[in-house]
Amino acid sequence: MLSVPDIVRRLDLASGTIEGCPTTERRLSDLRGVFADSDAYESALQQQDPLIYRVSTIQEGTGQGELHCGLGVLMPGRVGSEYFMTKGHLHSWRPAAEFYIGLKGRGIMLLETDVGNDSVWCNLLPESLVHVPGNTAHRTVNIGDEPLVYIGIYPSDAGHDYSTLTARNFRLVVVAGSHGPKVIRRTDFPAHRLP
Ligand code: S6P
Ligand code: ZN
Repeated sequence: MLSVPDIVRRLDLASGTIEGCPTTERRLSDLRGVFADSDAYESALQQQDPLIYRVSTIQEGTGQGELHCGLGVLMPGRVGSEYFMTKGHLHSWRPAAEFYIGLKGRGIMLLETDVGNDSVWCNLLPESLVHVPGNTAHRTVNIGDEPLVYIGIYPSDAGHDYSTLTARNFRLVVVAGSHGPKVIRRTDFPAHRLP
């Protein structure tokens, strides 16, 4: 049966929630191992355990051809010189692609092949759409002063694999430089200094 209340959902862009949908929150304590600067991470966590991001999901549909989606709100802030970011993941079903749609704020997406041998970054901005191909790890970074709000739409059978990236992390790191955000290789991070 087609039912309009099931078809149309209200998005609350301020809180990052979709009406009537489950929400997952990630705090700083959930992101151990994500930031390159582990000293800055531990000392930030001793001060407080702030909310870093919230994702509200529509994931009721199952079966071939169905879609799921997540409304993400990533807070502004830094751990040392690194901007707040999501954990990042691969899709468990590796061929599953995803579209990200920027709604508010200024972000960067880090994309990396599933075997970690190629990495790129791109902007995630309002009125822009990013195609994350299959077999590609993805992470979102807030480089602005306000919450970064975006939607991701992906196949219902994509699934989420966090453990592969927990083990190796992304090769690229986004840091605050003296002339604004810059993307560096993780292997270059120890040489980086706060502006
Ligand atoms: C899901 C999609 C997003 C992320 C969200 C949080 O496939 O890519 O909704 O779940 O950006 O990131 P993460 O890495 O914690 O799932
Ligand atoms: Zn995804």
